[in-house]
Amino acid sequence: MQRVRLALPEADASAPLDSMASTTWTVTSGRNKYENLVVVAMTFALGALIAPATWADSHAKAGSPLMVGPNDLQWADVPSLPPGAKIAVIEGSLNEAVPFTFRLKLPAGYKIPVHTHPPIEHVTVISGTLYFAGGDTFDEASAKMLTPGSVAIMPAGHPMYGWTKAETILQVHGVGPWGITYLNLADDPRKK
Ligand SMILES: [Cu+2]
Repeated sequence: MQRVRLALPEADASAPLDSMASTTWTVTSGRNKYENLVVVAMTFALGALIAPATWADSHAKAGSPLMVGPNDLQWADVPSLPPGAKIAVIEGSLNEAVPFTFRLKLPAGYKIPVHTHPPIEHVTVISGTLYFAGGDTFDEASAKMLTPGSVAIMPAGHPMYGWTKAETILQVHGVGPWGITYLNLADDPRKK
């Protein structure tokens, strides 16, 4: 018995991720694993056809496959970042000690002041350009220009800052709990 779990998030982007409706698709047994792979692929393709909006499960149970397309992302505000940024959580609960993956969409002309995170930070640039640097003083001259496909890895607790010129999408992954601490408390939008 091959079970394929698909989730069909509700159209309302403001709905909590946990409220997404899940559907379990059951495929009859008797195939070898290659045939099963074909069935899985066809099932996902069918799912995409009948639910063109999205078929990802943003809160996959540990150990079950998760596949997310760019149109599946549900963007929300980020209270811990300066206004204008949007976050789409792909995997994990950011405040728990579990693996997480999320994307950040930063508008043009955006600036992230000097800050640190409790865990190691892996940043992959998906689109746009991130100007990014490690250090405890915001200094545009020392930033690296990270184009799509670029990766930055910042050790736990290492200060960093960055900015954009055009809209830029990043993917961040690691193991939680996630958090952000601004070196200058006045930079923290949660304190304003
Ligand atoms: Cu950071």
